[in-house]
Amino acid sequence: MYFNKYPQPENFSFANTRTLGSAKNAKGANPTSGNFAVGKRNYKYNLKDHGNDVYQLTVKSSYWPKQYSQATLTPPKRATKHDLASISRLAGLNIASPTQSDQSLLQSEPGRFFGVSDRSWIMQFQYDPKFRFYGLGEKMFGFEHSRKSTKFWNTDAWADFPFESIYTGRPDPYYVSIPYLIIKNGDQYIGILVNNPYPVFVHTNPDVIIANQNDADDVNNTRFCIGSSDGLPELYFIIGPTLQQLTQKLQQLVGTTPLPPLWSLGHQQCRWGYKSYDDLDQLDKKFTQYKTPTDGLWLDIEYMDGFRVFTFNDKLFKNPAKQIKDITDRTHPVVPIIDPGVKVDEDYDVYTDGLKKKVFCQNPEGSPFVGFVWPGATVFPDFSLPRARKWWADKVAAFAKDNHLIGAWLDMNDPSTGSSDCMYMKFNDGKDDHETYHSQYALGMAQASRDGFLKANPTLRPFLLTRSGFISTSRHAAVWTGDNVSNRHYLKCAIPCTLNLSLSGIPFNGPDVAGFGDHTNTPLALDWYKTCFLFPFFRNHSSINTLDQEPWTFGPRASKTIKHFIQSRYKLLPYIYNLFMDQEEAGDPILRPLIYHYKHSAKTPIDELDDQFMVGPAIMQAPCMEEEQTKRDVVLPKDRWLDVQAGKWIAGGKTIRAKKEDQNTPLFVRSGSVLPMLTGTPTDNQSDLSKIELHIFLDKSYAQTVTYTYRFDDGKTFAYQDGERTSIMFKIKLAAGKLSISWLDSDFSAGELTVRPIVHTNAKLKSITVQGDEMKQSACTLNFAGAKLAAMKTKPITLKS
Ligand code: NBV
Repeated sequence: MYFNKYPQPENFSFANTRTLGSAKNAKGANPTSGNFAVGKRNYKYNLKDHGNDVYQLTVKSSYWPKQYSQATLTPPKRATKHDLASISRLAGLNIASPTQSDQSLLQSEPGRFFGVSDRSWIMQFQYDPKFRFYGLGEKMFGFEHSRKSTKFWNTDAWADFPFESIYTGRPDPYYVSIPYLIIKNGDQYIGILVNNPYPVFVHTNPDVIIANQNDADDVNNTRFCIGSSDGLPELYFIIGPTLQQLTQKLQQLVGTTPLPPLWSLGHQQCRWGYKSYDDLDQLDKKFTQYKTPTDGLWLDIEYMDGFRVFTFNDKLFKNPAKQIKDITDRTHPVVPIIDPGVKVDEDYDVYTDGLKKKVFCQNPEGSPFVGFVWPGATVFPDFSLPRARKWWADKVAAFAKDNHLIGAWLDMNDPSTGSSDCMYMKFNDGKDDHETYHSQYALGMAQASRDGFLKANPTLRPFLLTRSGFISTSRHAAVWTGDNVSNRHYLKCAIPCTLNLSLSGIPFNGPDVAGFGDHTNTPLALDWYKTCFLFPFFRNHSSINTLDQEPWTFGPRASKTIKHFIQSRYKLLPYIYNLFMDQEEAGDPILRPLIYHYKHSAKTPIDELDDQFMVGPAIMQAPCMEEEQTKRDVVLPKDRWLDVQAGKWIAGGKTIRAKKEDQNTPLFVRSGSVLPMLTGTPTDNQSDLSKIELHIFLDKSYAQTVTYTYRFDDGKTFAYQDGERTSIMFKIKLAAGKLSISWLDSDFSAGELTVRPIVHTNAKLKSITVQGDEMKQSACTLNFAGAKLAAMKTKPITLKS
């Protein structure tokens, strides 16, 4: 498999346009299915309008008798059909704009609608220089994707690329394969999702002439293309038209992230080297001693007995069930690593049972395929088989139940097979070639693992983290962006990578903070923490043999700042948790590029911006990521913003210069926002979501009524699905210095809410009234993200039914 050479359109034959559908059928409607030929082979296309501007194109032929994709897709069931996608003889596929139906948003290259080269297929589209491209899942090559050629094939980056190309390089393909391309045409967005598990390829500039380079100069940029080396062509064309609508539609199609347990949104502490009860005990004591909140404490591979999955080394854990319960009762869920490989060992019941039940992948000779991973000779469950997924789920369930586990970390599921060539690993009882399931191996593992946790604990929301993934992984697990290096290159890659994953259907993701490989250092660790403290997934993780990088290891001054940023995340946990509720219900991601909420313009150039991001709709961050950087340009979109460090309100619609000091980071809050926060300064992870501060941010010119719905539940079970959730809609209005707060639509099913309004405004506040009663106000300070913000508070109010 060449990672850096791609099928080129010149080597394909294209559909004979005369045999494509006619422009309109007898009833005047666009044809939705038809036939065409390429050479001697016949193809049948079908274009299905699922409603809600989601269109599915499938092309069938004897080449691709079966859909191998295991992605769970749930197209809309809406009746509203817009008939915006059509296939005509001359133009091929055309996607019309929903706002101007005579305008085309996307069109096939005439005569190059669909091409084949043996079993590979390709579709070519007309390119317009105003196009911008995004998405593509987990990619390390920046935010905007013009002039890129890329493939989708899950890799184990450190094993599959020379380390020199990892260190400051952009290895591609990476761990997760999500063949999803977003095209921005003017202010309208369209997405193409290729539901195909084979190596899909995308050229946003097909005319790259230099090999081994996925970012070359234009030669003749008139088209872009998408294809796959094999497998059924099944493509979803989704019309936004806004990026927010597009992302919501995609997320509904691939599956939103089920509401995670609250503990998984806190700070996580991991390290390759944590392996024993003593390590966990020490960590708990240190976090308590330093009054630093943290949630999960993670175990890497050495906790196992000789790397045998589902075992504990009895010297490191004398009584795993009791000891894990002890740490969990001390408020820290223990998250063990689980690798898919099973050690070849006749005395190991997981191996012998798996052999008996024939659940392992086979080699071409019909015996179990053997790879060489941590345990030595290793066999691999065949997650393409329902019986193997059930077998794995049962093992996970027993392991979780016996040991009081409520989450796990799924590694090496690319699948990584060490020095053994994975192409000899076959699926489906040896019937299907490796390519059919390679990039969806981790999806099967995540699904089976989640099933296992649910079996062990049907009422508890499990948390799973996976390294590799495929379309619809969001239904089962969060993703961390693999083995990075403790350097500024990976720090700068973190924002665009998390943003594009967030736009591609994997909103719950984040990098190893402070960096995994190589030693981190104090200024670098500070910048990692300041950049990522509000990322959806927030875990400190480092490789074996690197210097310690727990939050207290950076000397008193820097450690204090890191602790403060961890505390700031906990302070903001009610807001972050509510963003995850929005994700589950509507599909909005947590981290968003600025184009999610604002339009690109000459004064606010944001469509290629890869070092600023929004956290939900209210917060915008612009971290300094260069060494010793103390100032930077910040594009402030058209709105009014509170510059949190300066404590000043400023008008957007321009680029400003922001400063960073040791203890803070450029961070802005949009006028008209409400941020629910925990009370006081969190020093542990005992977050009480039923007692909050309601921070209201209003520039004096803000004239509209602000509405914000705050919700909370028990943070751990599925009871919210049966209505056990408190939900209150606040209405806030500032007029002539008078601020009024009221609420309606309240539901107190998860209990009462105590709320203290805290107002951040540059208006001269004459009064604050709550449900019509004037409240006494007093000055207070909010310590957040290194800033001390002056504000006005009232006394706390308890709301109940
Ligand atoms: O289990 C050890 C590591 C783990 O710490 C890391 O997070 C994974 O991405 N694992 C990879 C295997 C070794 C990689 C060199």
